[in-house]
Amino acid sequence: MRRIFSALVLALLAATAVAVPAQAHAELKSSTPASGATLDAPPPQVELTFSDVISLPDGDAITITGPDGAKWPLAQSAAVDKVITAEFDTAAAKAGAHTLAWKAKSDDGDTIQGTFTFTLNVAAPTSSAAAPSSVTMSAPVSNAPTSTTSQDSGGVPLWVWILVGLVVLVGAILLVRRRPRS
Ligand SMILES: [Cu+2]
Repeated sequence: MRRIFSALVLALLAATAVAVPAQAHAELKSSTPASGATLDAPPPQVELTFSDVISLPDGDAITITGPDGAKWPLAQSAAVDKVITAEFDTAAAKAGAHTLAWKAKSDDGDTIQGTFTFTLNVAAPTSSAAAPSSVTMSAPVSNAPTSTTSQDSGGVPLWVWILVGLVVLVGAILLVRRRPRS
């Protein structure tokens, strides 16, 4: 009987050991502009904050596509610690829904990526002051949640904690059973 318990404990420990290291890579925690935000002015800088240290990926770290399908010119992408920033030319801003696609290299070597949308209420001011009372048509806001393509979810799943609890319980049972014989 004790042998069965021991085997069970070993099996549970092995399952736990496999599950825990899977939480290693970084996730997007917050951003400027925020996912789903509606802005009255184009932000001069994009900032993405991750849960862990990241670095710039191969290719573009940040791509912003405007309502007309055109890409905003971005410059000076930089990755410092957990934050990626990029400057962009606010003169190119157009009113409407924008999609921001991001990509980063996680500290564990995985490339993580995702997209979110934000809406700009105003176009960049043009040099001619021709339209002082322009009506801003705000495009429908799509509040698509930040999607992250990665092999695993970030946190420790509930079943790991259940397993840990079971291991402790079985261990306690084994101890109690052993005691009267000694
Ligand atoms: Cu990873």
